[in-house]
Amino acid sequence: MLNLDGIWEFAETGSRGETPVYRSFFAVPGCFDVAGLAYPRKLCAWFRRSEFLEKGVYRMRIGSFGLRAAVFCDGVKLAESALAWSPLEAEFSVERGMREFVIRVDNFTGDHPLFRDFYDFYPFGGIFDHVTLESVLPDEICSLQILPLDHRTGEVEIRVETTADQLRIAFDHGSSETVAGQKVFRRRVPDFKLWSPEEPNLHLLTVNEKTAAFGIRTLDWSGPRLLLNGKALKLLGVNRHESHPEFGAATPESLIASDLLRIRKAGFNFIRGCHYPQRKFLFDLCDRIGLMVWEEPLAWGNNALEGRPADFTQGEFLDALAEQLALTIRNSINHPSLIIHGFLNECGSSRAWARPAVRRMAELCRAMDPTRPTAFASNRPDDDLCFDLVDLHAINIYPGWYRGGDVADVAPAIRNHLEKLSSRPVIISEIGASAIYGDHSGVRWSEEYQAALVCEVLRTVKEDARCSGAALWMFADANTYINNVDALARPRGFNNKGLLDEYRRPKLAWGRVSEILHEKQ
Ligand code: ADA
Repeated sequence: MLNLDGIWEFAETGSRGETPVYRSFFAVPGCFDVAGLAYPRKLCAWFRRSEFLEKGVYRMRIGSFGLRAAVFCDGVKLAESALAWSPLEAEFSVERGMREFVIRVDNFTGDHPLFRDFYDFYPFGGIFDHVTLESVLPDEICSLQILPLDHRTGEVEIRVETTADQLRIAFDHGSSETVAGQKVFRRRVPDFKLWSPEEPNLHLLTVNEKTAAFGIRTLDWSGPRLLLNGKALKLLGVNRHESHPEFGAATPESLIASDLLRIRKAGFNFIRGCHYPQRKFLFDLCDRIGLMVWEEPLAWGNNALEGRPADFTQGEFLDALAEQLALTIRNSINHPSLIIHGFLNECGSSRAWARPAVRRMAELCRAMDPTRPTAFASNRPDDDLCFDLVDLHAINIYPGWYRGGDVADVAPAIRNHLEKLSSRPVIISEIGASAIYGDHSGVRWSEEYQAALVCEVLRTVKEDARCSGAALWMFADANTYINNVDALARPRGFNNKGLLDEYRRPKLAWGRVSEILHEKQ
């Protein structure tokens, strides 16, 4: 496999139709509109590079991008995708010789099927993850999925996509077995060790030329508490955006690693990857350090009414969402750290028109992966009409922040929701307060107020047996929209509810929260 990260020639144009003139260079992966360069410009960027290839069939893969990307070889378009934050793959055949590759990426929102201007996070433009080129092998394993079914016996379901007739399979580089005529089958993993946040053991399965890591653990959401390997789980986590002022969404792996390790060290066991698919590197590390993950496709506050684009009554939005949800599940399914399939953050779920969309996404998840629960984060828990369609009751609530109130309102608000909703596992998918780094006034927007509020949340959630967990909003401050209307709510053009600021400098809350997380129950 060739890694095509590094120096590419670079050009920018105001629209996709213009001819690029390459006058500069760019480091891939990278965002073209980060601080100090072009933030917050909307533009079309062109990346060009030539490679010598032998005659053959190849696959180019862009791990993650925003917001729309197309790949060209010698002037011919090979593939295009608007499924931002998901991988884009292009397969093609070439003759021997120098081949010119161009990747076109833009962050225009006007005609994007999934991103809307009012989303509360900034749509960075660029190539966010590695670009690779590999040969497509005849009869290769196109997909290898391993789903743990039973934590007592170590039984897994194996699903293979290939045109090969015979499969040679082996667990953990042990003795191999030949399987003929079957593409979906079950096996018991020999000498297995369970995966859990405390002991994140992994196993390997090799099928022909492909090896994949997986973990053995089960989830059960049939009662009022979410269970992992048969035991009640308490998720204590943060929401995390892939965002940094210097790197945009093309965060270096060293930064992702230090974020995740820091989250784990503070005592959290869970992150919600908001509000788009997560990179493979993140999952690989979460698998290794026992950090559980909620993943969801790109969406934010979509609805059919309320003066915004009619996302739920036009086919385009829901079709693109379903396509990205399916791709996301396919890409992440082997990761034991992935424990919840989320979708449609804060859609208008108290309205009847939301039901068909929620049902469609929930059914898609279950058809592809019945081993994990489904959820959407509701900001309308009092009159939600869609909770019966999913497996968890996930709620975004902001007691003591939006609509007045104080820290004293936090515990009663949480208990009130638990009282009404705990027929199924309840997760508080967002809760928190803004704090401007360095404000020590002690009132709203100060580090003291935020610290007091999130500590109250964690104490309440830890103590209340009815609660399956909470993800604080949020890990670090992140760039969001900039406009005059919302300037009072989003000073500096940031969502300031981070426990760290955007450069990862801890606010008061970080240390306090860590103390609570490390207290013995
Ligand atoms: C919502 C939303 C988040 C963020 C948050 C906030 O719950 O899901 O993305 O916008 O509110 O900060 O108000």
